[in-house]
Amino acid sequence: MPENNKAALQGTIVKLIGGIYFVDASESVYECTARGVFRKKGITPSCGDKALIEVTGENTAVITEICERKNEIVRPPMANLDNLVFVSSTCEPAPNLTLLDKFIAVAEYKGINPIVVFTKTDLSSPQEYCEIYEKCGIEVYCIDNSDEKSCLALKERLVGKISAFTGNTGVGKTSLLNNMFPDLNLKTQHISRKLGRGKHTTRHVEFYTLSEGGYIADTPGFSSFDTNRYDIIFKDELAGCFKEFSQYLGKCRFVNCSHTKEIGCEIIKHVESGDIPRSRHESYVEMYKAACGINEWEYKKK
Ligand SMILES: Nc1nc2c(ncn2[C@@H]2O[C@H](COP(=O)(O)OP(=O)(O)OP(=O)(O)O)[C@@H](O)[C@H]2O)c(=O)[nH]1
Ligand SMILES: [Mg+2]
Ligand SMILES: [Zn+2]
Repeated sequence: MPENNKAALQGTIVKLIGGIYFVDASESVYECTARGVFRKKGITPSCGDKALIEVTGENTAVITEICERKNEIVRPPMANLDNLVFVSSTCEPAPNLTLLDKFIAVAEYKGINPIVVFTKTDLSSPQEYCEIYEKCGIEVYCIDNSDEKSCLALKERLVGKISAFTGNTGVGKTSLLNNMFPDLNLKTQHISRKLGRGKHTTRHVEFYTLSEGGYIADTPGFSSFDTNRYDIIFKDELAGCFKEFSQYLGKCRFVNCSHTKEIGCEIIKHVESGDIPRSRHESYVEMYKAACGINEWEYKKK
């Protein structure tokens, strides 16, 4: 291609391996380098980024610009998400609601729609969990991956959107993606006992292009030790990240109510009456206490 006639295209970064960025643009995926410019500006191109590329060969290009992000998460690095899908299994492993609530709050904080999924409903009933999140107005789906029909409603929600799947290792994230989109044919954990506990099958983030439109990211499972995985939320902003609190905020007896223990707290009143699930409030209190222990300078780092 002549030097003065380089084609410029816009695309989406879908994969990142050893300094090579794979950019999906105009029905073709280009292997791109990013030159040194981003490091100087402090930008690290991530999966989901909209990028301008300059085509240099048949399937090669150089990233010249990263467009402004709608949102971003740090670990694993992803940008411009419409949905964060939190997958838990009803058993093997049992759900960790505290961790789930932390992640949901962070999604709300960043303006990413949270979707909650409970898998392995063939092994144990998801009802008690399902009720908690439905009551809070959070989208929730209960899925048995051995039944291909049970994932159809969720599949419909994801078409045309950028969604990332996250959750503990072994909960069935990859199985669910294969169930919804069989063409992906992703590798899942074997039922074999030989697999070590906590061994991760999915090793890096990759966005898959859906033939129906949109992208889906499978991510490696996390362990419950990864606490500050996404971000820290300022304590005064925390209540606003719990959807089901919103209609009661501003009605407490004290203006600066922390909603953790105060007399005359509207949130606590509605926990007592059963309008707000107790487990959600417990997660809030735990996060609030953790946020109080964070130094000012740690926020400034953000
Ligand atoms: N009974 C039952 N087993 C399931 C279901 N979904 C997944 N599994 C099994 O659970 C195991 C783990 O599934 P994966 O899809 O590999 O889990 P993952 O979340 O992708 O795990 P990582 O990639 O390590 O994070 C596999 O043996 C699956 O066959 C389900 O709905 N019911
Ligand atoms: Mg997986
Ligand atoms: Zn209060």
